[in-house]
Amino acid sequence: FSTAVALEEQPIVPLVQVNHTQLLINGQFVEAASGKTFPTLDPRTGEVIAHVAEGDVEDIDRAVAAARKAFDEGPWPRMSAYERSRIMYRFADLLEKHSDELAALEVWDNGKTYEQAAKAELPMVARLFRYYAGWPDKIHGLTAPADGPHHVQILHEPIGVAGQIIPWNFPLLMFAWKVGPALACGNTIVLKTAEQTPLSALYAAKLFHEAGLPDGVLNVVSGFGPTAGAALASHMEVDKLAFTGSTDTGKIVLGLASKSNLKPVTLELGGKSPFIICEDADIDEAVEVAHFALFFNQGQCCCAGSRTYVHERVYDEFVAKAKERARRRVVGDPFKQGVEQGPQIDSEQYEKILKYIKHGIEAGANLEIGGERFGQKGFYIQPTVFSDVQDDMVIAKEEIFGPVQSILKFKDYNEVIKRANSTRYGLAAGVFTKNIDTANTMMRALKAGTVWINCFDVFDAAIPFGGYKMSGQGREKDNKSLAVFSTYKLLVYV
Ligand code: TXE
Repeated sequence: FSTAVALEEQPIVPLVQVNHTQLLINGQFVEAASGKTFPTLDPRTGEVIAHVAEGDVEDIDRAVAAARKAFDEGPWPRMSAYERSRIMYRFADLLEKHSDELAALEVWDNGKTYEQAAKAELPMVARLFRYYAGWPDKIHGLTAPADGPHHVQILHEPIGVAGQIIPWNFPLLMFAWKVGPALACGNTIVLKTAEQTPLSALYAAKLFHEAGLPDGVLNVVSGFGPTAGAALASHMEVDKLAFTGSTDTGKIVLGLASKSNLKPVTLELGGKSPFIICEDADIDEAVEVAHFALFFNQGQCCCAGSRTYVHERVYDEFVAKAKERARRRVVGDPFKQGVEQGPQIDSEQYEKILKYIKHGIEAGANLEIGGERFGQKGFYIQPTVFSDVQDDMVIAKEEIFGPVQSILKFKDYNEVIKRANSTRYGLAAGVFTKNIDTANTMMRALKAGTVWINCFDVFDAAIPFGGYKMSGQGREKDNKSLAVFSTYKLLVYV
């Protein structure tokens, strides 16, 4: 694999110490009730970074009790909106002050590149908290017209204790998407991090307390899904659940929520997003954006453009250039400057991706480049491109969640719309065209929560995000998130 950076014998030592490995409950770092810990690993080597307290049912109970008390007795929900806002702004300032350490922790625990964590993600995390810090004193109620002499007022109230379960692909961003709006509305929180990436949320939550967040308002429990996660989803004292993860686990948590106290659930799940390149597209630009759409974050994105449909007239040129771009992709130690791709998160995902690559080869897709592990240790995979992929192949149907681009050929626009929509998912879609009519037709016809035209992965605090079909329920970010963390009381009087 010619041009990628060779891995160093010794991985670069991150400039950060792991200070927080216990559960954060009621403003205190505490051991798990069982005393158990679990290792969190460096994806570059598979070696242990730290042992982290392993939360379970009893710890979730403790954390929920703290959140309940902080909600019922205050001060958070009853604090002035201005004061809540100020604490959130102070936290955003602290995030920026400590962004080097936070970015380093994120890279160490997750394997994403330092450049991405420090230059794109941390600024976005601070931006999200500032965005939500601006909301508390702008959450107005409504009045409703009613017949007769009645006055009807619709009062927005926080929903109560919010349970939040986040994944490992964007630990701090997911922390921000969930914690920001829930706190802006005046809720209290129990957050369960992913078992692969427990470190950055503990650090950030500690900073939140330094910013003045009262004890019990934000509790962070590290631990596994079927134990701590399930206990949170089925807890009778949790009033709302927000989940990001796989569609299969989404179904489980929805079931647990409905079997317990019918708490409302928002779900941000998997995807198999089409990226359609029309014959009139600027091919060089389309190649670059399609490459980014798939390979960003090691391919570990719920909205990854993982089905690249290319018009037959430009297909050969596109495939040749996509292959060349993948050949130039710089794989290596994610702490090293200039590296574009680090390791996958863990051995499970790594094995899963290699299995999908094998499936693709066996099904007759054309392996243009890559297809194997990269280096001798850690969970690195070569940037991989398949051409001649068919819709019924497993690699075109299931979420690979890795650096594997699948290119499919199409002839006509009605046909490609139909094919793009024939999936159980509906998270995102991309279209590259210079024709405004084609763009209009496609963006209306594609069944996806977000359609990007001549771009991909454009996110902002005020742009809502979420999926159609089995990619989820509800929307996050923007004021849509405020709606899901609020409830409404109707006051009718005469
Ligand atoms: O996801 P899980 P995994 C997809 C991606 C990936 C696959 C599996 O395709 O290859 O999912 O990854 C918690 N009750 N996505 O296994 O299991 C778990 O501890 C309650 C897409 O990591 O969904 C973690 O905190 N919680 C995705 C969170 O759910 C449970 C991001 C996500 O883990 C639980 C990640 C249970 N029974 C993976 N079981 C996206 N939408 O971005 C697990 N969890």
